[in-house]
Amino acid sequence: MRSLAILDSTLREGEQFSGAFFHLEQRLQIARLLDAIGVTYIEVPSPIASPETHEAVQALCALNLRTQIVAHVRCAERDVEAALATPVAGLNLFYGTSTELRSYSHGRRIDQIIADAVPLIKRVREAGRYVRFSAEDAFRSDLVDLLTVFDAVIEAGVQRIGLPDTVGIATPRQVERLVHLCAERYPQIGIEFHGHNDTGCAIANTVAALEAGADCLDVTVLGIGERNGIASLSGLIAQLYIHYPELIASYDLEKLASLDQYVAESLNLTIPFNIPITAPGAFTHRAGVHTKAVLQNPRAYEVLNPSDFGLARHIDVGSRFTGRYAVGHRAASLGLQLGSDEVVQLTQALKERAEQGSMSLEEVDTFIHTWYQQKGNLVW
Ligand code: HCA
Ligand code: CU
Repeated sequence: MRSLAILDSTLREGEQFSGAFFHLEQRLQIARLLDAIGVTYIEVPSPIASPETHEAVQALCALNLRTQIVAHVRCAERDVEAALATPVAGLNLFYGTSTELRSYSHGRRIDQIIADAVPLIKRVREAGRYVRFSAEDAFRSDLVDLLTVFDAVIEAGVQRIGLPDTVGIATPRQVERLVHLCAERYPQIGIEFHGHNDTGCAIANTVAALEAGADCLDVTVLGIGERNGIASLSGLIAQLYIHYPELIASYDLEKLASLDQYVAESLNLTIPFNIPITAPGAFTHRAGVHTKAVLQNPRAYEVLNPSDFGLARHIDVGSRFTGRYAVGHRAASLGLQLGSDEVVQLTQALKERAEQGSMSLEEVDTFIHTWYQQKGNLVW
């Protein structure tokens, strides 16, 4: 059976998110939760980045997780040696190959990139570690340049090549084409994809990469990262749960919500409203047409079963779009058996009240009780 590695880069790409800072215990706790969920790799920053990061990488390795810790490392000897001096399982090397990055970032030509990378790849392989080489800004790189670099690094011994959409420019079709081309050309090598979200296609592009033959997909918790981030773990899981459940059969999906919550709190944020699965309203149904159908069978408007993620469904009764089915259901769950005419009247009254603004469930319950009493019924 085909296998898929999910690489979570919350501790590396994620800390490049504006305002992000994880102290040591937070880094460790994020890693523990990722491990409990079952991701294959946790990517950490280059140990040379700072003494604290070096210490954190050591501490993360000392957790002895099932998840493999890989360091994200520039193609520079000092950086590689510093990473090899820690017990990380592997090194994720990267080098910008686009004209933009070659001109404005490191200033090296393609032949110089190869000359820098090849001996370092050999060094990592000799040290018995996993090594991946990523062509940063792959989707703005000249195809001949890109393949020239990949041919050389594969010859030198990399086990996986990375195709990052560094600036979030690619469309799903472009991702599919480039990944497919590389999968055909390098059948013996793994392919990793890393999709930024600048134009809103990060998850779509990541799934396109999978479908074209990538075997390792990068994500972060909540999708945090440079600028507006990369594909989110929850977003990718949502797609895989529906279309490729066998690829995440061993994952503990009930831990996802606590991980997203933990990272949001660490960043002093709330979970964004549009994150799949764990957003506060991800399983809340509102309009009367929807609530009626969902109360009969949740599958009508749900493709993800909240209980598989340890979460609950909510029916939002307190809006002007509410329907009598939901209102009658709520009244019944409060112990009030209403006739169908009464449900229609109550629904009408509730809709009128909700014209002043949406109501919380508590406000709805109070409204229903008050309405019931005012109709001359005994208090329950
Ligand atoms: C970076 C850029 C990177 C690298 C991804 C990779 C990108 O922050 O250094 O190594 O595959 O988006 O290109 O995150
Ligand atoms: Cu990135």
